[in-house]
Amino acid sequence: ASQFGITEALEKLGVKATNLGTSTGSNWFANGTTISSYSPVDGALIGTVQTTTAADYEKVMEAATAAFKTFKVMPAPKRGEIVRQFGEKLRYYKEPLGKLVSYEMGKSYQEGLGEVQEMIDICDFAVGLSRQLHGLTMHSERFGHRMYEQYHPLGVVGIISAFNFPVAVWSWNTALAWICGDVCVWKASEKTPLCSIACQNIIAEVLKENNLPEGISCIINGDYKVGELMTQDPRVPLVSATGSTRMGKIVAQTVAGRLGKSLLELGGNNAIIVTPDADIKMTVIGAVFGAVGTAGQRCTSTRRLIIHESIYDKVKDAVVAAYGQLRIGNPLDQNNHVGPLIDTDAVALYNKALQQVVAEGGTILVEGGVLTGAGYESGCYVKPAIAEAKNSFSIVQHETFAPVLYLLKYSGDVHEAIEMQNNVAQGLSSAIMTNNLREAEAFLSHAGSDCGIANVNIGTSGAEIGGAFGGEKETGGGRESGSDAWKVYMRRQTNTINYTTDLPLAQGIKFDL
Ligand code: UN1
Repeated sequence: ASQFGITEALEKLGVKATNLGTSTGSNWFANGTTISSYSPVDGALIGTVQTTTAADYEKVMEAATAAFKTFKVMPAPKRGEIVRQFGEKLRYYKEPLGKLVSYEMGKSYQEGLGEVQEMIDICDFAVGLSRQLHGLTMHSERFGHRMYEQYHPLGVVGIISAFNFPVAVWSWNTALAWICGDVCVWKASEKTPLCSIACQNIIAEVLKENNLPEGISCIINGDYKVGELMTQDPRVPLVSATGSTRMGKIVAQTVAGRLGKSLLELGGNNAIIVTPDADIKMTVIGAVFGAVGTAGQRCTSTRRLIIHESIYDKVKDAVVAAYGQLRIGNPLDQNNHVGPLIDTDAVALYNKALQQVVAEGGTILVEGGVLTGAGYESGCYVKPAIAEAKNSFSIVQHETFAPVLYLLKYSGDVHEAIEMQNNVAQGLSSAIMTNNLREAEAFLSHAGSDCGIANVNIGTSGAEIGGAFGGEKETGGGRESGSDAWKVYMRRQTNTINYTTDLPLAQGIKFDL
């Protein structure tokens, strides 16, 4: 790792070998046991982070609720200025933060930089939005009355994020929440705790420079029990959670039990439909990046290729040939395409999926396997695999967070392919490769893809932040990032004002005294 400048990156980001809750000048309370963060890149211990106890959590909530009092009355464009400065800092820290993401999580350095770029993009988006938190005005049914709606800050927003986007998911939530006047408490994945320390250090600088309370941005660390403190807490009106469907169901039920709001970004089972009118070259690039990018650990990763029988062999051969070109290895080395999985538990799930697809009657087209030997000592490097399968296989119905791609065949028209693509429990991302306008429009229509994201001649992953991001069914229904996703971070208030000397009642009701 030293040859890739990891030591310098950690130093720049203020991430230490031992990160104790009491050792920083920042407003971070952690007196629990420690989590050790090992890099999947080389298996080395990068550092430890002290966890949050229930008593620490109370201190965090005190800091957050106190900060909310200051922050909610600050004019929104002034809050936008804070987010603008945060975006500037991210530009400054882009390289070290991208490196830390790559080293702690295992995605390629290019994708690590891309993740920080998404943070910068959402900051820019949020700055503009800070002057556009519009409500509607309505015409009252009563004479001399006026109606309008306002969006007000909500309070403490809880953020639970996953290891696969260890920094960007936090920023999609915080950048919007902050311009909306909310304060944030973040529980990062215990698999990538150092990324949370780095991010906290960056925002702490901005808050300090602006004389703002650091409680505007809080982190809590630990396992799911720490997250539970937040999901059960009525002082947290919104919990935004990214992760598995299993986790999402628990979060949703707990938060709903106290009538809080949740924003869920859960699993995907994303497919690319390849029709007879597809551009094969584009299909190969989209499919291969979609399936092996981030080693198949994006919620938007391509898991299924639904290919028309007339071009099936051609597409299959081209994709298999492309897999032969993939270089697997240290993700900080820019010659490599594919880095490691997050840990050996993920490797076990990958192995299990490959066994299961065969057991269910599938055929392996590109052999998988765990890599060993020099450079692969962490035991987390696996070969991206391809299997021919059926949509009905239970393993195909399941999201395996690894580079396993299933090829499925269809023989009828595009509607048959759309039905296959929709026939899974998840509904995040989807794509069609076609130059046929009728097929493309059918896919995008109400009779088409049932996913939150539907693309034409683009793969399933790599959404831009300007659109609302999220999906239907077991994906959880939440929307983050662009469009009007900000509304979930605010409470809506309807105001009716009477500027006459009479008090007429709505609906024409007579009530004479
Ligand atoms: C995720 O995997 O949790 O669309 C998010 C994409 C990225 C976001 C992925 N912009 O692939």
